[in-house]
Amino acid sequence: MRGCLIGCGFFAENHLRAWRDLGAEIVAVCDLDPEKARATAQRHGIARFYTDADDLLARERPDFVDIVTTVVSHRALVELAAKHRVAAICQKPFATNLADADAMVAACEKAGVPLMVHENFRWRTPMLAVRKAIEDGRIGRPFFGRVSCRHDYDVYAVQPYLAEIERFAILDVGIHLLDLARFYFGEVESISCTKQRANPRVRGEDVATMLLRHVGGTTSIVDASFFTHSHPTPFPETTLEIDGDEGAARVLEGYRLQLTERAGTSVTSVEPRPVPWMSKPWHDVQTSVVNIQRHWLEVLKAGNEPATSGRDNRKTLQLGLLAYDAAESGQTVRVQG
Ligand code: NAD
Ligand code: 89Y
Repeated sequence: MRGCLIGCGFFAENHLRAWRDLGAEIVAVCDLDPEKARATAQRHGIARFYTDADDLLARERPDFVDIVTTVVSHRALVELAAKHRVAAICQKPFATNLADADAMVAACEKAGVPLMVHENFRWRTPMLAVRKAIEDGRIGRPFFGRVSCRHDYDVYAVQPYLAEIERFAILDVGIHLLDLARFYFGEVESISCTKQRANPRVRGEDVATMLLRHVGGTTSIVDASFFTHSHPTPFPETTLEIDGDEGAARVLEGYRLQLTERAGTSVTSVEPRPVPWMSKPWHDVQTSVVNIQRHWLEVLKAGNEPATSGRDNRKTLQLGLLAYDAAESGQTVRVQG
């Protein structure tokens, strides 16, 4: 597989290292900033770099393009990929409105090319272990869940744009957590939400608490905070509480999976073993990048739809956008199918 990557910023380093581990060749990279593009190509031994994505796709004609830019450029770049009939991966959040999401899905479908949103949290080692436990019937049918990510890690040091955006916690990390709620409990009927700005140094909400009613009756709480103080802070750990009618699953801080079954309770480590390029505290997220990119190569070869295709992720985005409506109106909002 020959790929190209657009957006040579902070997170692209993880994508590039994962592609190398997976044996996919990145033949060229592109960034609006020529120095970033050049330095990234040099650091990763990539032959060519570009500053214009149209030029990149026209000349390189790759099997896929990996778009690792922030949300403002997603629609233009995904539509460009469709124009060149190149399969595309797009980082999260997919879009800031449904019209853009629909346009990207339609453009790729019309061009006949796969589109996957790089929604990697469901590919994290603890999250996969819990999904397997549910599928193996170890806790019965889930009727309640909580998906949570709370810390005060200085994310702004490497992602300074997070302090500037008006819609922050829900569309940045909340979107991952909402995807996990769908992953475990299925589609959502209604959502309510409160949002807060706890840290006066950021522009948008940095705390969000959502209550979801899922089709079939499961209730879940999805909560995120960037201003929850503890030492050491558990970033970027995502904790889970799932109550089933025959048992319970917990992902506790410290990458511990606690499973309660009829026979009793066990606690096992679900911390991934980092390979040399990975570094704590990012190792679980970095492992999930390898996992989702492996999935992409597999579905591309087999001609199957990615788990978090554009069409699928539109549903997650819709929940994030409805969470704002719910928080701003103070009402529970129904999800239209
Ligand atoms: P960044 O700002 O560090 O890098 C983005 C790069 O894209 C910049 O270098 C910019 O010049 C370039 N760019 C923007 N528009 C372009 C265009 N039209 N053509 C070429 N280059 C263009 O951002 P980042 O921190 O690397 O984040 C990128 C995305 O990854 C964000 O959407 C963020 O939410 C996401 N992210 C995901 C995870 C995760 O776990 N899934 C973690 C961190 C960040
Ligand atoms: O941007 C975010 C993401 O997707 O995962 C964690 C993060 O880097 C900060 O919230």
